[in-house]
Amino acid sequence: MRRYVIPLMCLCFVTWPLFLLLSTHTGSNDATGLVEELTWAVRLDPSHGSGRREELDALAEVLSHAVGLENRGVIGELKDHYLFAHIGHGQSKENTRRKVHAIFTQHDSVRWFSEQKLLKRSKRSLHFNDPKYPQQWHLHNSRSPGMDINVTGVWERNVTGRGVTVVVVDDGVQYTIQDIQPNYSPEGSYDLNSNDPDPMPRPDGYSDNHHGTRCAGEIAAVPNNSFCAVGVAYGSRIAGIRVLDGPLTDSMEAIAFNKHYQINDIYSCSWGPDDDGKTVDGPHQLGKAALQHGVIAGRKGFGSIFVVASGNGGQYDDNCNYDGYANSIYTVTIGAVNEAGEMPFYAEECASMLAVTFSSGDKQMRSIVTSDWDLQKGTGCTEGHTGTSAAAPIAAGMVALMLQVRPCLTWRDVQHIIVFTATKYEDHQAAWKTNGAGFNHSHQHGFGLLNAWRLTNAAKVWESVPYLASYVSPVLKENKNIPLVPHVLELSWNVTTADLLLSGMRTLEHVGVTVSITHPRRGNLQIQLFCPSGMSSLIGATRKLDADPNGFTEWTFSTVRCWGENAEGAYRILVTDVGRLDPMVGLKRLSKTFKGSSCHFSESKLLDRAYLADWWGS
Ligand SMILES: *[C@@H]1O[C@H](CO)[C@@H](O)[C@H](O)[C@H]1NC(C)=O
Ligand SMILES: *[C@@H]1O[C@H](CO)[C@@H](O)[C@H](O)[C@H]1NC(C)=O
Ligand SMILES: *[C@@H]1O[C@H](CO)[C@@H](O)[C@H](O)[C@H]1NC(C)=O
Ligand SMILES: *[C@@H]1O[C@H](CO)[C@@H](O)[C@H](O)[C@H]1NC(C)=O
Ligand SMILES: *[C@@H]1O[C@H](CO)[C@@H](O)[C@H](O)[C@H]1NC(C)=O
Ligand SMILES: [Ca+2]
Ligand SMILES: [Ca+2]
Ligand SMILES: [Ca+2]
Ligand SMILES: [Ca+2]
Repeated sequence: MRRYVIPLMCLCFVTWPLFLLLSTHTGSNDATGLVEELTWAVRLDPSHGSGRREELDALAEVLSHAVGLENRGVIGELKDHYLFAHIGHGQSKENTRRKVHAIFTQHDSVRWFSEQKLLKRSKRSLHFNDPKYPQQWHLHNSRSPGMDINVTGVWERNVTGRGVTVVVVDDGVQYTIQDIQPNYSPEGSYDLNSNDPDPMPRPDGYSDNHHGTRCAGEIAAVPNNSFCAVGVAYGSRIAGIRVLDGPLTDSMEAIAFNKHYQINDIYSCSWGPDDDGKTVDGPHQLGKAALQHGVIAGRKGFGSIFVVASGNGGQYDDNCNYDGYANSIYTVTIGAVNEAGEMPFYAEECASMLAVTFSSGDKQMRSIVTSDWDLQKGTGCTEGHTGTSAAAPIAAGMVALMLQVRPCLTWRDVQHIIVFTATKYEDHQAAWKTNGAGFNHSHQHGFGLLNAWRLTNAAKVWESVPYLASYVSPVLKENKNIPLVPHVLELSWNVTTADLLLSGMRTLEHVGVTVSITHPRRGNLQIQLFCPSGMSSLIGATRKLDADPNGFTEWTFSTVRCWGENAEGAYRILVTDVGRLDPMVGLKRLSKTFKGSSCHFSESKLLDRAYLADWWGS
């Protein structure tokens, strides 16, 4: 067909009608021929005559002619089996059938014959009638292949999040809209702003309370209901906890994180402290306690999964290690990339970033299509969900798919599987580094792009990691000034076999560093941590806008970059004063916490490949 298309613009108009004419003509012929053709499979006696191939071929010729059929030869690799086709000249189909039956049943050398029936086989691909499904590029991207979460094959295997409940902790969920209602879980829901069980958002144009509903749709929008969109885990149940529409206290946050925690499996949190590039804040006493309690007691002891967005302060130089929700070891910290896989202007980076998934970018990049409230002028559907707020719920949906496959994964198994399966890819913004356990991490993209296919495959065969081991190294209390030249304070210490004996820890997961530092301009401080392997983490990034004169008070930074490495060896911390302001400033207190497990990764490294294999096979 291509030869009719002449590669010159002006000629195309001349040749186009001819091309159309030819293609429709041959096209219709092919189609009818295919449907109407009548064929028989015939098995001949392999010992016919002398049993040689040529004699069998000759017999096939004779037999096919005798009944007016065309011999199409041996069927595939099945020797002795021939395909005869009705060529449609002269006799009717009924006549042919009768003749075939009469002659073939009599013939000594015909072992078996059968008229071929059309087999009904449908391709295992899903067709949804939701009008916005074609625009949900994060689910199936034809424009940039590979830049989607690769979920359709998971759905085709009937894994849709069934049996799993995800709760959106936000400004409410409008559960009455068509795409939410059938999957809504009132049992998992609550309203902390009004203290009632109903998390319906307040219809307030000014406060724009559509955020939670949009996140909920990304996770569990009902498919194939001729309405709007399809959720990542559309078989899951979706609950809402309304907490962001009004004054928020530490105790409210604590209640939210554990609300209905035997019903809600996954908490999706697309919010955090101000992303203004100068805030250092996170959960306070009670919120922290609730996160820890959630992973211990939630989900029947397997641990609530807290998925949090890394933050939208990229344009203000913000870093998610100044966000205590993101750098908590109990949270799955998710950043965003645009539809081209690039880091958008708003995305924050940090050493505690676990992985990234898709969201909006600059103007020319598409945003996320999802549910929307229709309380005011909305339609229950939007093409404009943006920011890391839109990325975290997609990740929460993927975790729901994992938990359907393996309900008993612990909160740490989920993090491990993400580390194992997230895929590194090139983006000019990302600086990748391979750590001592062979994992690639970048502060921009964590361990890489989440991939629903890989996550669920790995979940299927994952062996649970042993109990969480932790070791806290001795606190350094004396004051240490940052020297005038070269403005870098270096601290190093060893973690020895004896140190780790009690906890049994061998392999690192999270490393936390809690510091108190005085400094007249906090944003000028840079803190780097080096693990024994040499892997570096920028745990404290400089921030242009952070002019806070008080430094840090017991702030915990964390990194996942040493994941899987041996905990033993020499560590180093460099505190640099990039502003070179004040020789009197310095470190007042520093403690280090190592969380890890008692297993040695290098021993089970071979499993790596096994985890990524295709386990759906049969
Ligand atoms: C969606 O609904 C249509 C009918 O509107 C049906 O043909 C199709 O099979 C359905 N798709 C799925 C995946 O259930
Ligand atoms: C995406 O999923 C399909 C199965 O639907 C799988 O065959 C393929 O390898 C996956 N691709 C990637 C890049 O993971
Ligand atoms: C999908 O799973 C549901 C619930 O387990 C079951 O009822 C249904 O038959 C399954 N469908 C297929 C095609 O396996
Ligand atoms: C990490 O990156 C290196 C260098 O690109 C690559 O060879 C290696 O396969 C990557 N490892 C993993 C686990 O993806
Ligand atoms: C750590 O151990 C090495 C030898 O294993 C030693 O040279 C070094 O001085 C130790 N460092 C500290 C801070 O104790
Ligand atoms: Ca209410
Ligand atoms: Ca829908
Ligand atoms: Ca932030
Ligand atoms: Ca985290």
